[in-house]
Amino acid sequence: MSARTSVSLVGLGDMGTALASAFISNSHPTTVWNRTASRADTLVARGATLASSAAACVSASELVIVCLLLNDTVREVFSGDTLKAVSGKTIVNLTNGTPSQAKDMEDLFTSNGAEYLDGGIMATPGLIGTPASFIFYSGSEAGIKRFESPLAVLGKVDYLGKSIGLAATLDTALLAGMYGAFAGAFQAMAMVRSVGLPVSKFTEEKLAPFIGNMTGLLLPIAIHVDKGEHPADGGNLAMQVAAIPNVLNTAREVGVWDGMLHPITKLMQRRVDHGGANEGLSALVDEMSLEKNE
Ligand code: FVH
Repeated sequence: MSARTSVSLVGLGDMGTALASAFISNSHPTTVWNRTASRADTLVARGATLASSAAACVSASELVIVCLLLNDTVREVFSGDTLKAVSGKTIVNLTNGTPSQAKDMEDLFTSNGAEYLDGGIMATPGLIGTPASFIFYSGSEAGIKRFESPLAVLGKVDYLGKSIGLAATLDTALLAGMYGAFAGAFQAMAMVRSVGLPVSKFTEEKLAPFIGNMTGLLLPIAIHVDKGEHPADGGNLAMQVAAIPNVLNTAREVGVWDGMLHPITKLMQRRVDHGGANEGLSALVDEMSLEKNE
């Protein structure tokens, strides 16, 4: 059996711990560092090596995974000797950030002699290493080729190409989808709880199946967006603008805040005001360009 790639992990929060744990479970020699060293105890008991400093952690392996709170934290940690240690390494930064931060990080690491991959983790810590986990990567092609196999123990490797901002763009777009969908679901839960119904039963039997059915509408809508055509498909915006105040008014009547749906209500009204009464929901994506909003 060929030797497993050694991996260094900088940052052992909930996610960094899950990443390190997946490497250990797959027999990769794993060196870890965290500001609060005690967070490494369980990993060390399972075979990880605790480095005495971030610089020592980086020096220990060619593949260095970084998972800290913010890219500002990455800058803070990767200074002085730690930054010097990145020369010749492949840095895979899985810290959440924006496309412009990804570019700044690429500049920081490559100007210090490292290959750089920016990543976006599309999983919770409990899903790392399961078939439900996937991670976007962008940046160094050589780096992904060399380390695709060890990275695959974390989740499916979804390499988007050399353009460094792509992983952050798709990561944050999916988070927008998740938070937006959750916002509507939380509005529904608050309304149902307010009239004394058990939220879990409602969610299991009505809300989750209904939302599941409605997600089937997303692909046809996306196709309309790509074509720049916005047919009503049986539910025009004029009808929806008339109906949605009933949702907001019901929320208030049953005693809950109606704010989760204010943005989409405003957007629908604006599209209708701009002549979109006979269009369908796909027109709202068009209406969101900053030109129309500023
Ligand atoms: N947890 C999740 O579900 C999501 C899934 C998608 C990806 N995100 C991103 O992953 C990054 C890390 O998230 P996390 O869940 O591990 O976050 P925490 O448990 O809060 O750990 C934060 C780590 O950052 C270290 N840290 C914070 N500030 C500093 C600092 N000034 N200097 C050095 N290290 C710092 C912290 O260290 P400590 O507090 O334990 O000493 C943790 O290692 C994040 O970008 C998510 O958006 C997670």
